Amino acid sequence: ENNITRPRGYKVSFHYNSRVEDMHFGKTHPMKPWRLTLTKHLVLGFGLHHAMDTYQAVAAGKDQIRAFHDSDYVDFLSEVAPETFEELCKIPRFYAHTPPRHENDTVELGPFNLSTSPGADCPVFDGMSTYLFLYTGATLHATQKLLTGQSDIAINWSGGLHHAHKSEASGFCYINDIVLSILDLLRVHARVLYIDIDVHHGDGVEEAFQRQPRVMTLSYHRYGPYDETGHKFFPGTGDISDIGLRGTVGEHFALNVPIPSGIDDRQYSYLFESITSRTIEAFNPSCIVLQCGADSLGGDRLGQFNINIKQHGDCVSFVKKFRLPLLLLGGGGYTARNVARAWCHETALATNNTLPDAIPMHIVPRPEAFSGRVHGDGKLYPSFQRLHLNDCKDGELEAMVKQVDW
Ligand code: VJV
Ligand code: CA
Ligand code: ZN
Repeated sequence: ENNITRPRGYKVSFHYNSRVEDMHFGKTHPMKPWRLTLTKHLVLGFGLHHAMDTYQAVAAGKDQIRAFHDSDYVDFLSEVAPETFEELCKIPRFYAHTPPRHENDTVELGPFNLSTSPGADCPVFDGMSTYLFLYTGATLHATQKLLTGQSDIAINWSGGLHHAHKSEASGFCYINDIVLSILDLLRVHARVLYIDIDVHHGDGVEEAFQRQPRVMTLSYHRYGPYDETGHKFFPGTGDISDIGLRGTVGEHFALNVPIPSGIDDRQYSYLFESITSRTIEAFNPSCIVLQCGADSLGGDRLGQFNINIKQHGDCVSFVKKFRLPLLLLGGGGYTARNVARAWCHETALATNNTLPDAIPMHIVPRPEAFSGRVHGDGKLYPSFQRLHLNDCKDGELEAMVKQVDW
């Protein structure tokens, strides 16, 4: 199996529960838990599980989630399903959390910004509670492994849901597993650095720690006018002037790097390496949480950057070089085949392995021309050719994976 070896001198753990794959946000909703199936198949197909301790995640408990989230919100999330939604909405303590209606809203919003309308960002879907509590459980278990020193790098590609607020779902995120993890890390670590390379601003995490000087949040994201209608790119926050809550001890402990569309590898690497290294030097954290949202890749269905898998992975390698306990989380990523390639590549980097360009034959049949949407200069850089799975047509990787049952 491609000479996959365990890393020398440090330990990596991988936290996952395949049951998250069964969930569907809705037919054409951009968030596809299926990308996690693809990722798992690549990780196993390359034999990377031999390089790590793999753990099957257990669902988080309600009390664990209450460490950050509002108690009523946690109750709602644990009870909600498409069949129970309407009844739950009528209960006063839940109804009280229904946001006011705006005249140009296309979807009807229920309590906590949840909705059963098909076009909603945060729909109520079958098996939703199971999904939420599992990805959170995986992040919390990964955090535990770092805290006990049993892992030096812990990975949960199903986590990283940075938009969720204390009592509100937002942008496909319901439970903020990142905030919960950092709260646990703060029991032991004096200072925790949070870095976010998802194309969207990590607003939920920033907001949770905006008064907290022991947590520094650093987000790189698309920012600015979105289209000719003047809509801002979601969530519309994360200006360079946004530095933590002014007048509190948290001021200067949030950093934002707003970026226009089409940024390429060279530009991104310059920004990322100079700002990240200076931040680590100045803040001197004792551990790092890195949200690796893969929607910053070129060709993403929602993203507007033009960076390659190689560069995305270089961010992980750069952070890893500081040799601090590291939690690697997923996040966004809407062109499933690219998400899987990136996170598999980054699993290899975490374990000090180099993958061959050719994908194990039982996973991907034949390379085809890249067919994604591209922002910026539209050039495909040679590094994008890394891993042939860069080049399969829509649905091809998926079709192959379906035939392989691990
Ligand atoms: O831009 C928005 C908010 C609106 C209101 C709600 N409508 C549905 C869309 C416009 C202003 N939301 C963003 C949310 C992005 C979340 C990113 C999450 C992460 O990657 O940072 C971390 C996991 C948005 N962009 C695109 C869509 N929503 C979108 C939502 C849909 C959809 C198509 C696009 C929801 C359902 C369906 N199609 C069927
Ligand atoms: Ca970001
Ligand atoms: Zn995103």
